[in-house]
Amino acid sequence: EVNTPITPTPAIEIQVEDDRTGMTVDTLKRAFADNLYYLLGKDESWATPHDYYTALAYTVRDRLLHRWINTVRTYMKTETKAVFYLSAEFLMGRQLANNLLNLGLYERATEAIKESGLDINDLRLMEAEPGLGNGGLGRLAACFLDSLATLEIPAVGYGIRYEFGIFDQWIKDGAQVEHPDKWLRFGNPWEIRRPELTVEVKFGGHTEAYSDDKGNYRVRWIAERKVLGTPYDTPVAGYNNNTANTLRLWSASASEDFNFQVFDSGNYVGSVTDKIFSENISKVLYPNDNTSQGKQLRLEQQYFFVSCSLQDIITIHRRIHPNLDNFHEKAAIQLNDTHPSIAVAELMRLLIDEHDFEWDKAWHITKNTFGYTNHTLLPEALERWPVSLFERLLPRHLEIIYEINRRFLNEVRAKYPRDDARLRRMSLIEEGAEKYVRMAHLACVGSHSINGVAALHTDLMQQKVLKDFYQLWPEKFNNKTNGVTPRRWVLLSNPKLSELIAEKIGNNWVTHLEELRQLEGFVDDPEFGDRFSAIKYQNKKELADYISLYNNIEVNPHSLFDIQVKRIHEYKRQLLNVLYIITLYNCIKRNPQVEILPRTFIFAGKAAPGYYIAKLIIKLINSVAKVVNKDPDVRDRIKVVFLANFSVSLGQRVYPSADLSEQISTAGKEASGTGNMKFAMNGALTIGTLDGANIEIREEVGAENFFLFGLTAEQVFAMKSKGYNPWNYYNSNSELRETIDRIASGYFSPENPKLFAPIVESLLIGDEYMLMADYQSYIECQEKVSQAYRDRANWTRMSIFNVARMGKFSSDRTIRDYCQDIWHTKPVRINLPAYKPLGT
Ligand code: B1N
Repeated sequence: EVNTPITPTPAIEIQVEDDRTGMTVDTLKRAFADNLYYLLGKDESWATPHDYYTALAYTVRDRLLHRWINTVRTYMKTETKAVFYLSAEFLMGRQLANNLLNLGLYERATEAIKESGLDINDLRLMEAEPGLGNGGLGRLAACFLDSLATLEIPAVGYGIRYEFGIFDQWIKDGAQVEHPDKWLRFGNPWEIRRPELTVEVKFGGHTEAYSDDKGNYRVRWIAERKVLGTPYDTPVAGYNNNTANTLRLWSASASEDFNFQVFDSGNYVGSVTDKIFSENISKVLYPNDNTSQGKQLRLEQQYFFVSCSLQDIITIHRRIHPNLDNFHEKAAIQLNDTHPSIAVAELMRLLIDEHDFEWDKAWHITKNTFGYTNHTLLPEALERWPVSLFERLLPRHLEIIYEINRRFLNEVRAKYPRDDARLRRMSLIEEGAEKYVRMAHLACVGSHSINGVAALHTDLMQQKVLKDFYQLWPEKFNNKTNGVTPRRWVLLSNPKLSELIAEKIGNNWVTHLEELRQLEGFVDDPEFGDRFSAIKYQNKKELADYISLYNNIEVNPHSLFDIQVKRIHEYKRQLLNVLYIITLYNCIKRNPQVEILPRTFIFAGKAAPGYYIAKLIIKLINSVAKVVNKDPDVRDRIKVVFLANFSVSLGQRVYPSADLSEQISTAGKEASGTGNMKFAMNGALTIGTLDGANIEIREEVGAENFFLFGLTAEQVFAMKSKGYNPWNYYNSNSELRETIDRIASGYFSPENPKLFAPIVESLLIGDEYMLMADYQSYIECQEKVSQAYRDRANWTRMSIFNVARMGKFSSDRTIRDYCQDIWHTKPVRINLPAYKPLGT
């Protein structure tokens, strides 16, 4: 006898449409409960806070999926051009709150979670941050994705799904200790694995010439090993629209059939080793910012994600178009620095070897497809790979690069006859004892657009690092000053300020940041000023609580919050900031009764694990903090705090709480900076050099609302070429001498008086970044800051002007400019029909 299942009466009708896509508080609450129950297999009797977070994340993801599916379907039907942003880094930050905000669901979700007896803020903290980037370059890519989706531009971000992102920084005895970032430990509800879209990537081996059936000369690449790339997709929601674009990150694994060959030969251990080699490719993010380590695995990572992405873009193109003849008319591929620049050779290879194109036609398509963004002029960051390594890893690409170079040098020779020095300088190959492939040259030659990331940087790029290319092709060069998304960096991180702004000028500024100008109408409204400064105080109090909790240091929220958060690098000159702190301390020690403005100096930032001096600077900051914070003469007027593990999430707490933003790099060294923008948008005043985007920020907010000091880039170059001697400053400036002597004496490291000798040496011998030359100007400027802060009403006025005039630095503006000048792409509006389940 068969057991017939009982039909429940009355039949339970689940409104799938409501449950999965509905946006009311009741539907959200029900979906949250169902996800906890059916996806996580838990109820409130044993659910953890992380389970609740995951259940809410899935609830949000369902709403996103509906938009995502409609977006993809719409793009597949339309024939408009799309942007493909290739980047080795995407520093996305936490997804939950940002997605809620962009979907317009934040308030309702908060209510639904509250009615479920929970607090959404506790849930938000459970999300592991995807830290798949080092700093500015990776975060810029994330801001760009937000703006692309908000502007309704068809776009895909392509990168690597690192199993370990940027390391966790712990501070032990004042020093940085690195820990692996196990961000995937509890799963990632935002991504969807797409195994059916897996592609194959070849490495090593050799090439063979053959003639095809038409008798044409052809080359085939016989690889030594093959790796599989599987995409993981994350939706990227636009703000207040129906667009959800895709971030597609590739994960590497061993190719099965390739391993079988090894199995057949009985080499079991060898096959397992090979599998591990393959999986290593997407294992870990290289933790260097602004330096190239030149490791083979890094080149493997670059080629891996480039090859996966180009194969994927070609597949997408071929779903709509009969052939690749019009590829460059439908795809704009942007190279985020040279990290993906092997794409130039790879697209040529795919077109010629796999799609039967002739060289000239393939080259036309390639050049018109790529744009290259340069992000740094620092020589140690310019990527060059030994030709010998290329030959071993990518033999076919090396042949193609040689051919690109042969034709390119002919062009140079035609324009500049008998100029061998120029040919040597411009060649894609650097000659010498060891030969190298110059990746920036490959990117320049293979692109129709070359851009810098701030006006000064683009200028210097054209006059120095890429001068010869600028002379040859001035029309290729352009500037695109960076920007940041006001959704994450104001609306999400500074809700109180956002509410005040909305009360005065409405909400349009969130997508049209220039509209903040209307706030200028309130600078002389005392009620507005009071509320504005009360919000800053509230934000400072929240940061003070965080500092008390994590650093066990009590700071005074009425003191001036002077903040420098960014990667630790000598050119960013955290050390100059420390010299000022020690100068103030010396001043107090000389005369404990001296009147000084109470200040809290806050630092955060990671040092590359192999960057010895940067790590020693962290140790110095913490050592100075230890002395200054407890010295009774200081009487709590100065506090020094180093916050561990700087991240996007920590940035969201820090930027809104700053009175003063430290942007003090040696002029000419910081390509743009983007932290400078996040601070100013949240009302911090900047103390800064004429470097990167500082120059343009000062232009916008007004010189009277910006604390300027230091040498200009031109003065820096002039001084260096004349022969710069830091000793002159040491000998002639007693305050500076005392400050350096204080460090050199071992005062901050009594257990090891010589500990900071390398730092002292870096200042007195060479002083590559000219801290000695800028010291006096910086100290005097800081004194002006202190004076200005004493007039609190005027400070608030200046602060309001900063917020009101930051419209230019929205990444929406930046992306509009890229679309207009480089990509030639237009928005595609996404309509959102009600969800119609299959079979209904
Ligand atoms: O890119 C940011 C700029 O705002 C910063 O000024 C600039 O320093 C930063 C190799 C880099 N340039 N180069 C890098 C990162 C990782 C790596 O492995 C270089 N980062 C920048 C956005 O334009």
